[in-house]
Amino acid sequence: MQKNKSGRRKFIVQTFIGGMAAGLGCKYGFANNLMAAQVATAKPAVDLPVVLSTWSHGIPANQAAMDILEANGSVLDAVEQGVHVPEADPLIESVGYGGLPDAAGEVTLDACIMGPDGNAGAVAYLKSILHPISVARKVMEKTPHLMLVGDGAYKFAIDQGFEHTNLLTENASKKYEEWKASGKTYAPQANWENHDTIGLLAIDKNGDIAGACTTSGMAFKHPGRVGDSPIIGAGLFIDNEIGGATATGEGEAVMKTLGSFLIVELMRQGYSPQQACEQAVNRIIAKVKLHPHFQIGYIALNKAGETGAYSYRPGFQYALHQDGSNTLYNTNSVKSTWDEK
Ligand code: SD4
Repeated sequence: MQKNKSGRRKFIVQTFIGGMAAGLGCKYGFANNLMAAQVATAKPAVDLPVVLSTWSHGIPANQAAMDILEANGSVLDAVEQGVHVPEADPLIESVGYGGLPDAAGEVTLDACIMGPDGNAGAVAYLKSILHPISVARKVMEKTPHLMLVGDGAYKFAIDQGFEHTNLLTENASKKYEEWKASGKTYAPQANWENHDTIGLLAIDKNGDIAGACTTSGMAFKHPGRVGDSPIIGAGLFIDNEIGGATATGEGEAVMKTLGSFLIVELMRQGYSPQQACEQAVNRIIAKVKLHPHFQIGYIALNKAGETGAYSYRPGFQYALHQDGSNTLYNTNSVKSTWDEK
């Protein structure tokens, strides 16, 4: 991919006594001794923009977001358009069209979006609309509310010009029938087939940050169940002064610890994105009763464009678009094997 460095800034993180970290913008090259002295104690500088998202479906989502940022589009457009890719992909069984249904056989979607101005919008338990993230954005921009759910969200979407769409694909319907025939009751099972919720964070070349999170939730969940993904502070949180974070995995544990808000607050205290993600997973271990298949994954981005990711079990992957490369990484995790108790 072609990189245009001309208008781009490098951000340097300085560490202050007391644990505060702050981003400092400067042009390429260092003009004076003061800059040179700062470089000697700084962490490596990061080129902006940066896009970071969950799972392997993050790769095409990152690309769509980066294309917008490279064309000087808004960071909010970038995160929205980025997650449109998995939302529309019928092969992804955990987001939007093609998502596996709830225990009643209905595909119900949760999504939220948050921008650099601190504004946010969300939808939950939304049926029959292809791009819940765009409905969430309309809630943010066209109503005085933050979240609409269920029938109200659907009616709002139709009023805003969104089309009614059947989201249940043949594949999802078949898997649902198999699940029903198996006689199994619902059991949380995140981290399967490497495509769960997409959470996407982006920072543009000016250092402005936005995020989007969208999902069909846990497969075969109880009808009416809403997870963390549309909950600001749980599935996603952005503070443009500090950074952003988003979650994937078992939403109940994320909600009980307000994981994304926690990560941003830890970064405010001077933790790196990596340390903050680790602390948020540790908070769950300390505070939430875990079941044998529990999985959680967080990703985070700070004002300097530095990133972090961490999960409870191995298997969680994240996609990072930075410095002209869009790469899938395995996260470090608390457990070293999936079966480790
Ligand atoms: C939820 N956090 O609905 C979502 C599901 C998910 O990996 O991310 N699965 O709880």
